[in-house]
Amino acid sequence: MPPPLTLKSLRARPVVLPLKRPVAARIATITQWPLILIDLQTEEGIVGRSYLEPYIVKSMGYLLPALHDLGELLAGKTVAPVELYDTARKSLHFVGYQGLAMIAVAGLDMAAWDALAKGAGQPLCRLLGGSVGPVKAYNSNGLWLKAPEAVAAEAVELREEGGFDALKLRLGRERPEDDLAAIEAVRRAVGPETHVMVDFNQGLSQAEALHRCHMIDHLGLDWIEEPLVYDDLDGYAKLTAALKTPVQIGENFYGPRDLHLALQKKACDLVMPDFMRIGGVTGWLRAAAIAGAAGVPMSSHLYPEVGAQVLRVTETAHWLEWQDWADPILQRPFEVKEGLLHIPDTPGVGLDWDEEAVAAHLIEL
Ligand code: SMN
Ligand code: MG
Repeated sequence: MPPPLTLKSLRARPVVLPLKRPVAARIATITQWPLILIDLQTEEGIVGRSYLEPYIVKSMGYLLPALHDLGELLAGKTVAPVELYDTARKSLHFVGYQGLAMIAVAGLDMAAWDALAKGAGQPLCRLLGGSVGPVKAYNSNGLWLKAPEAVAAEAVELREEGGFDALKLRLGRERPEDDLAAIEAVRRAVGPETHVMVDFNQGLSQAEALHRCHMIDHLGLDWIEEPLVYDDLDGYAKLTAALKTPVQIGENFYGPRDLHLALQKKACDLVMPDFMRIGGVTGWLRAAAIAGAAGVPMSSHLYPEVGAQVLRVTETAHWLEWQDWADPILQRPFEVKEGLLHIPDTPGVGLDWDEEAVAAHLIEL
């Protein structure tokens, strides 16, 4: 039996990558993708790795000190991720344990699980009681708010990138008719067999959402995601009751209790937690138990590598969101074939940095 690992230190580095297809959503445009690369060093020499994708380059300037503080706080402790998660959350409790505090804890947590799985010599999914295997994914690499013809051409490209049969299209153009035209153009381009999800990125008021969601409710979409601002759960409950198409939310749940609250309020039909907000692997596992008990399908948001590992042990596993935005700094990007993400049969989560690429994209904050 390998002895327990001891946390020695935590290194967090800010990197900025160019986006091949810039994010043009209703509420924001993003051309550069920030990543915080975390290396959790152990006394035994095993390094646990994770990354955070906090959307806004400047936000890395607030998160890095929090991560380094957590590293100092936890140095000398056993790498028992559930205990580290609880200790780290408690240490920030008085400033509020959601928001940036939760994001920092999630980064630490994912690196701790990676170290634990490496120490056990197992891929994370196997350590958690599952097996290595394929995970059903949709391609979320593009389809932002562009003209219908441009979106349709990109849909064909994205489908062919990995043999996908599912794509996510962003909505929230100024004129509702233009969203409708974009959906119809994509349908014509990829055919009726392709799953199409749509995402409003929180861009609508309740009144707009009623109108615009009803307008697309008959189109056989797999889901309508985040039409409203994320914390308007009463608004979501009204919409969910009114629509035939499943309502999807969850990338803005800060911790498992937010998922619990959303389900209690019947605010959605589907959930899709994001790893930096739900609380890393520990937060995901706790959230998955709640979604499982409620019988609500659960998809992942961003972080496809760790997402694939935990979806293998998620009771109501639904779709993995595939995004290749971290690929340029990874030594071995995960493989996608026929719309399935393949988990490498290597210890841990399967993240190793391509240090040359990292050096080329490191920034000063
Ligand atoms: C999203 C992802 C990444 C950046 C902005 C928005 C989106 C999604 O909400 O669900 O993919
Ligand atoms: Mg979304």
